[in-house]
Amino acid sequence: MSREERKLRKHLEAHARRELRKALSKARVKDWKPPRERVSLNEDEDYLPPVKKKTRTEQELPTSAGFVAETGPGFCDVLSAGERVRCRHTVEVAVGDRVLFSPARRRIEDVLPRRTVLSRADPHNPRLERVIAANVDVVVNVVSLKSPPLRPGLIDRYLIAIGKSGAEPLLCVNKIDLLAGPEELAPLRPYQHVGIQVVLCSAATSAGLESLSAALAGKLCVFAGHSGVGKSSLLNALDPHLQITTGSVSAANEKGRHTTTSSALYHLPNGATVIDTPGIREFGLWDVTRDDLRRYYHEFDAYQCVFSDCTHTHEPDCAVKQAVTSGAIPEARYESYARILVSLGAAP
Ligand SMILES: Nc1nc2c(ncn2[C@@H]2O[C@H](COP(=O)(O)OP(=O)(O)OP(=O)(O)O)[C@@H](O)[C@H]2O)c(=O)[nH]1
Ligand SMILES: [Mg+2]
Ligand SMILES: [Zn+2]
Repeated sequence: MSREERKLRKHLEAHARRELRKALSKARVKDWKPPRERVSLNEDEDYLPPVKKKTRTEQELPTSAGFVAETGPGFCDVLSAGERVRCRHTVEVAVGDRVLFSPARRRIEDVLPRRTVLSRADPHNPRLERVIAANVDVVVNVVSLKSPPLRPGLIDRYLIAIGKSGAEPLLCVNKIDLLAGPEELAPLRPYQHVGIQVVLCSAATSAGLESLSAALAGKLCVFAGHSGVGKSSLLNALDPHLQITTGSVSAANEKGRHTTTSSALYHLPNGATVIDTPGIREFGLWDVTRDDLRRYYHEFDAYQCVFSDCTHTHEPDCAVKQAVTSGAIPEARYESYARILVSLGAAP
């Protein structure tokens, strides 16, 4: 070792000792933890703290931009430059997300800001957000009137989540081939009344598929709804090349069998891109407060109550309740509002 090197080494050691002494005198004894790197306090010891080399995982690896096309338990498929790359993700991603990912590590590094986001509460832990789809233009709530029967409460929850998402709602009523007559469509009137586009169709007979196709053309859409209503069947009917697996509805309880288990994206010949999602049975609202709720019931907008923060439940002279009594607001919608309000917790 040259004289210069020895001098430099002594200088560095002295500096390290000074810093350590400073830290020791500042730190309260109970807070003090030994430094991770060994630093000699002995003037004679010929020792320098090792220069920590960056490990392979700490080194900057190039990232690419991509688009999430499928998500399943612990994985997601990213489309980038015509390739499909299966990645791990430590951050929550949803189909439709634009992401930065590391092709070398096959890992999602970052999720880019979302234009729209359709979320629900995790069914097992309501404090966790589950993103159903990101950046979609249209959320298609697929329902059936029979097999499985219509659940208006579930539609109302979807409409609230769609209202929050920033996307457009579309109510797609599948399996109309099972209906005995037009009177069975009566429960859908409240939705037409508030201006929601309702498309009647049948994947089995192809009735109404042109209208559905026209409503989706050129847009990024997601099919969401109860299990067994025919989301995947509709996609197959719109493009027979897709051949997505479908499953029968249980004869015992008229519920779907959760045939689709991961969300995946499909390109249709009309330029639409549609995300098929696993069917659900319950829909927990995410980040909707009691005060927010009335904003998602547009049939209430035309009525001015005495109190500007009227909950339309117990307040006197409530214009909304009067409109329900007169039949101007459909009773079913008001009842669903009242039920969801209760589910959001007690009034403060
Ligand atoms: N009668 C009739 N049956 C249909 C129609 N569309 C779908 N089905 C049947 O409904 C059942 C469920 O269809 P799927 O497409 O698997 O339903 P899904 O909504 O994708 O269900 P999940 O993947 O569990 O969410 C299948 O037996 C289909 O053949 C329809 O228009 N009419
Ligand atoms: Mg399905
Ligand atoms: Zn009121």
